[in-house]
Amino acid sequence: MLPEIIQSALNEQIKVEAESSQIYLAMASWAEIKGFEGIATFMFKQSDEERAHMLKLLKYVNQRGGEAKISQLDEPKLDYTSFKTLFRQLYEHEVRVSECINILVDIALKEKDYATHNFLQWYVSEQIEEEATAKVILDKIDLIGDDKGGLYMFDNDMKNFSSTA
Ligand code: OFO
Repeated sequence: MLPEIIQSALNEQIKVEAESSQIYLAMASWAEIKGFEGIATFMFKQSDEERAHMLKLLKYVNQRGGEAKISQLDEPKLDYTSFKTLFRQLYEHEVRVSECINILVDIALKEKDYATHNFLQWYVSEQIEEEATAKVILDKIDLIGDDKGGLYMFDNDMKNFSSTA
C-alpha cells in the first residue's frame, strides 16, 4: 500500500506532468501557426513525452494499491512574444519540475518508501536531460541572434531534436 502522504504527493506530480504536456501543446500550436514547422514538431513531441511521464506516475500509483487522481488543469499562461521567450519559459518550467521531483524524492526518503524512491530516480535522470536540452537550445538561440538564415536552420534542426531517447 502507498502511504497517504506519498499518494497525494504523487497525485500532485501527475497534475504537474499533465500541465507540462498542456504547456508544450500550447507552444506547439503557436509555433505551427507562426510557420515554425521544426519548433512545432519538437514541441508536439515534448507534449507527448510529458503525457507519457504523467501516465507512468498514474500507473505506478494504481499498481501500488493507491488511487491516481485526474485533476482539472489550468490554461497555460505563456508569453508568446517570440520563439525565444517560449524556449526561455520551457527552460524555467523544467527547472520548476525538477524542484518538484526533488521534493518528492525527499518525501519518499522521509517516509522510508524505498520503492517510490527507486521509482523516482527515473524522473531525476529525465530532468537532468531535459534541463540540459533546454540549455543547449537557449545557447543555440543566442548564437543565432537576429540572423534570418540562422533562424531558418535552427527551425529545421528542431525537427529532429529530441531531449530523450
Ligand atoms: Fe519535463 O517534466 Fe516530465 O518529468
